[in-house]
Amino acid sequence: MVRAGCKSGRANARNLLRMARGPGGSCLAIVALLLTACGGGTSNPAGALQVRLEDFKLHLAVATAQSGEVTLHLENDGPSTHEFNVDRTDLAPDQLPLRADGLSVDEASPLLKRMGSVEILEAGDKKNITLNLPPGHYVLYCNLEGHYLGSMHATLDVH
Ligand SMILES: [Cu+2]
Repeated sequence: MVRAGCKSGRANARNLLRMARGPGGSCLAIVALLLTACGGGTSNPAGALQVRLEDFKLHLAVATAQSGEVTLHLENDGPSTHEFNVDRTDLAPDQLPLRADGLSVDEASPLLKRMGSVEILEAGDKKNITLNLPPGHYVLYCNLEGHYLGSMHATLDVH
């Protein structure tokens, strides 16, 4: 799915380039835009991480990143809808404080510092989120009821 999408994106890029190549015309802006939109691909550009969500796992291709701008390419393999949170914390990924209901993480806890989130990822959705992350320990998780307890969490260490 990813590759098919990228291929058609590249084909479109070529068509756009042909159109953009007028006398002395610059097409660099269009190329940059399309490369950004495509994402994915076989190699990860610096500062980019692949994250795959599914019931009920959160797979992080690489668990470390360089500090600064980090782009997370999210993909929800379903079958359920998920969400995605990035919290800075010293806690282990399975030790986050829970709300009184015992079913979800207490996102308001002072032990967690929210760095970014994507509220809704429908099955099949792909979204990118770019965060400015200082060095530290981060936990990525889905906090829909029961999903965190079902192991939808992962660690990201930023150096
Ligand atoms: Cu979830």
